[in-house]
Amino acid sequence: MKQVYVSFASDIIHGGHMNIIKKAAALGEVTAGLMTDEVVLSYFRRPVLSFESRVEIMENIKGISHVIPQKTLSYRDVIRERKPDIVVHGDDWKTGMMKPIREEVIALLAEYGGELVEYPYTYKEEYDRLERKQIEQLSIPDLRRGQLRSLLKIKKTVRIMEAHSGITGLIVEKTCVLKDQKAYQFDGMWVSSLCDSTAKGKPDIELVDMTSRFRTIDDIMEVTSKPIILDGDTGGLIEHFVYNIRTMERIGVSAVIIEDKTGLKKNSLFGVEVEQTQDTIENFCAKIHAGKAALQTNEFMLIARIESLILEKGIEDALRRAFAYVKAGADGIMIHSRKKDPGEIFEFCEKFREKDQTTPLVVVPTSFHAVTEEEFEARGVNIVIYANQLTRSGFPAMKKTAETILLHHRAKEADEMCMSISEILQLIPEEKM
Ligand code: SPV
Ligand code: MG
Repeated sequence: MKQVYVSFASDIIHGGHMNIIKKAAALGEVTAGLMTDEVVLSYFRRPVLSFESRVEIMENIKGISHVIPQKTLSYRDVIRERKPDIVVHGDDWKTGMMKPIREEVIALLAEYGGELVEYPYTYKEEYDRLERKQIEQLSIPDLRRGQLRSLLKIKKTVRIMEAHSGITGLIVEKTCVLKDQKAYQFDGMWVSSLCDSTAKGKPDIELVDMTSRFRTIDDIMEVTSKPIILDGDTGGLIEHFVYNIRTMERIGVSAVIIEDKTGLKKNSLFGVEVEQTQDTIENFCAKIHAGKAALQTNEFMLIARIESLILEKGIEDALRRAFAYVKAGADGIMIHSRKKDPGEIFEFCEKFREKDQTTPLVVVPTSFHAVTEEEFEARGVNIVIYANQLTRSGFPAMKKTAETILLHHRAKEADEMCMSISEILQLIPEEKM
């Protein structure tokens, strides 16, 4: 009997999948490769069902003889190991992001005379609707909130990008690239105080109040499903913070990061060029303690941000604070620096990890931007936040477009800098009733 291999990602099995399974079973003995959570996350979305449940469903489908995990988006390892006579797939991967994966499959099969059999992809409105429902499910506050914690269990390092509106949220949600047969996406959004303020034309000094920040979060939440980390500035007065943290938790935010400054907060990237005051360890621990006590779930994370390096107080001060904040109940530590050289950040991470191997560590590499995620991962960093790049790239493009129209007294010359209407429709598809 011929050995047939079919790969699956989805946690919803519909008629389209059944069609493929039936056709594959007619060709020989079927092994289903089930993509692991990490692979599905890399190019698609978080599966609603656990890997174990997905395996169980697959094992009980008529026509499937074996189920194995597929640990990469590329079929290379599976094909090299199992040498299936036939790989079956829908023909929808002939174009789009999966095209290079398909080409690699063809080349690998050719090495020993294997064959790729493709069937017309069965597109149905109903399947589309089912998929939309899954995404809607993930965006419900009770499901969204715990997503950051579960991601931290699946991935060593989580990749977060700034969003300050519905459209930037969609860009973070949907952007996906393929490099060396691996797919990459952002895992969630950072609602930055700098970018939220900038979008409103205001300085980053806690002037944009929490009610307004919650409006921004709501705009993002309406159209996305990925977890959200809120830049909570200093958290404000403890008496106010205990109310605000409850709102964050209730609406489905996954984490808030509060920084240990007090008084009029200025953006950290100004460092000691402006007057900024660090809070005492005692006060900030009291804020962490009160915030944690106000929470209703174990899903929401309160992350403490240390400004010692920004304010040039040294690594020892930063470490002393980090251990105190963890003891006070912080679910994670963010260490910040505005130096281009990552030396002090690396030293902090290494020294912190000598004593604490579990508390998640967060970095924001705006200044030390040459460091790769892999280099952070090697030093025990769990969350990398790209805090302002969509804002800093978007507004110069708009300014240039405005200048071009003013110079030419018409829009023609600006057109090549503009997104096409069809691209907008792709990003924001209208729901079919
Ligand atoms: C923000 O994005 O608002 C931050 C990070 O707090 S930083 O601007 O680097 O202080
Ligand atoms: Mg900020």
